Amino acid sequence: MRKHIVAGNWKMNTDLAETQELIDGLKKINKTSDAEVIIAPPFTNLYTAFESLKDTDIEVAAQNMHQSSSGAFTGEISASMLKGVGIKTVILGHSERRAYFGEKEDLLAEKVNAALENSMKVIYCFGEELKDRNFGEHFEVVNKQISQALFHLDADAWKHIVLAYEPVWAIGTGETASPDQAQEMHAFIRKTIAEEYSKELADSITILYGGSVKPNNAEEIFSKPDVDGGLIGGASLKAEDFMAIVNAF
Ligand code: G2H
Repeated sequence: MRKHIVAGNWKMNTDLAETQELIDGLKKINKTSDAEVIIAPPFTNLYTAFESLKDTDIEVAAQNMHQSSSGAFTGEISASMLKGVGIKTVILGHSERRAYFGEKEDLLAEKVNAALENSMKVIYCFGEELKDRNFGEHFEVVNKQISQALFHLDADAWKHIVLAYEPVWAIGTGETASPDQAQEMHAFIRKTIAEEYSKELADSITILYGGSVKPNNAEEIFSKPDVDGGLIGGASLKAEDFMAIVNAF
């Protein structure tokens, strides 16, 4: 059976005090599902989050990292720096990184390599824009986003990869892909991986859906056979909402 994961991407929200408050809130709510829980606060709060959660089964992830191990890259953070504060998972390729910071597949492939070289787990995000879907090019776009950033990996490396399909038109807009649209794309992703590697590998990959997942729609989205969890933005900033989504499994 595939691992279920619900990950909260806090984006550029929460200062240190708010991080502590949100974590205290999460710790008070019982987890009743089998989903693995991950939160991704901003860089400045990772150490505090890690320390506060180290005796729990909530994992802490970074939202991004640089592809180099060190050097003259002002303002950047490397994999080894993250590991130094206990962080073993990183989100890469989020659509906001792609849109506002120009991240493309060739760079993302380098970041993925750097994370894997440091024994980190990667949550690799991708998803089409509205214009791609309107032109009927969404499968092609997603295929390119996955193949160009990940298909250089050997089969073994995929043990450390989690995929997150996030259609850009559904992010922070209140618009969600319908559960059937999510299922259709997740099944396509699995087929694409099966063709490149094997059905066995494709069937083992956890594929998250992201984009306006809320407590009132999580259960239906998670009920789809190829949807193994969610990457949650806005709704991860309230402990009750986030845990309601976690417990929707
Ligand atoms: C997509 C998602 C989390 P939201 O960016 O990555 O955000 O749930 O706010 O649409």
